[in-house]
Amino acid sequence: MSNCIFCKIANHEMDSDIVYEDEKVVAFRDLEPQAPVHILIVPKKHIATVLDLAEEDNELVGHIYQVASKIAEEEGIAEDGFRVVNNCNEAGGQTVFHLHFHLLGGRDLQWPPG
Ligand code: DGP
Repeated sequence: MSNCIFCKIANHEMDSDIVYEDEKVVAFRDLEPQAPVHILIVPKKHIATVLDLAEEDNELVGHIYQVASKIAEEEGIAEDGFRVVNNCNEAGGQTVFHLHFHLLGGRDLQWPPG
């Protein structure tokens, strides 16, 4: 989608601090970090929300979790623990309508989240 900021980041049309990339996903540091490690894992394919996932995307979602674990190891937060979060629609806190998973860690995370 031409006016989607995460499509622009995925296409390298907009700057971001990319920590991982392959043919299916890109992962980059969040502009407004909520934890010492806050990375967004984003499919290159434009999918607006988790509600828009199709059965054909099952492998993609599994891959995203594999990537999240790999990055957590690399960032040194795997052993202490971390969180992978998806916000869906307005009440869920979603502000960018291109599917993304927040990888958060590096501090004690509270539960329940706000
Ligand atoms: P959400 O509220 O779940 O839709 O999360 C969107 C996140 O995206 C939010 O934590 C801030 C981050 N964000 C928004 N615009 C940009 C951007 O241009 N670059 C980067 N790196 N992060 C962004």
